[in-house]
Amino acid sequence: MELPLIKLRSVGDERGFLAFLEENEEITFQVKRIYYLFNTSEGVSRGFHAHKELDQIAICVAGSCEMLLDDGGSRETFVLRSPEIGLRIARGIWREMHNFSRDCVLLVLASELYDEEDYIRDYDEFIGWVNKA
Ligand code: T46
Repeated sequence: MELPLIKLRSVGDERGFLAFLEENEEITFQVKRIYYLFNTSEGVSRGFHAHKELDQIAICVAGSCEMLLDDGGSRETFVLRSPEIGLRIARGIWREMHNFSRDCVLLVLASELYDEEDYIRDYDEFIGWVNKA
């Protein structure tokens, strides 16, 4: 799996910090949708699916959580706890989110509008889909 972490650019001064992402730099797709996960209950895990056509960048802008990425051959867990780090979640990757802190806000930039048809929510189906591709 290609290393999906992106060090984001940020500027800081006595007032605090400001981080940013720009088209054709950190963002390699047209952003059609932005969503964020917040107020996640303790002990809850989310995700457990892959997308066929969706590319995303996730940024933990507050708190922390873990993102497990699985390309069907190997899996790796990334701990997100910095607003200066982005995580690319490419199409065709199974993702699970675990260990959300109560104050976690996970911001996601997405290349497509919401489409339930794009989800593969069954792991065996995902492995079959990877093997066929
Ligand atoms: C992903 C991970 C990182 C909408 O109506 N619009 C939206 O844009 C989204 C993202 C979701 N929804 C609805 C669909 C479900 O009824 O919100 C509900 C929760 O969605 P889901 O169970 O898919 O949420 P997660 O946290 O498991 O996964 C989400 C994204 O859906 C997914 O694309 O990659 O975050």
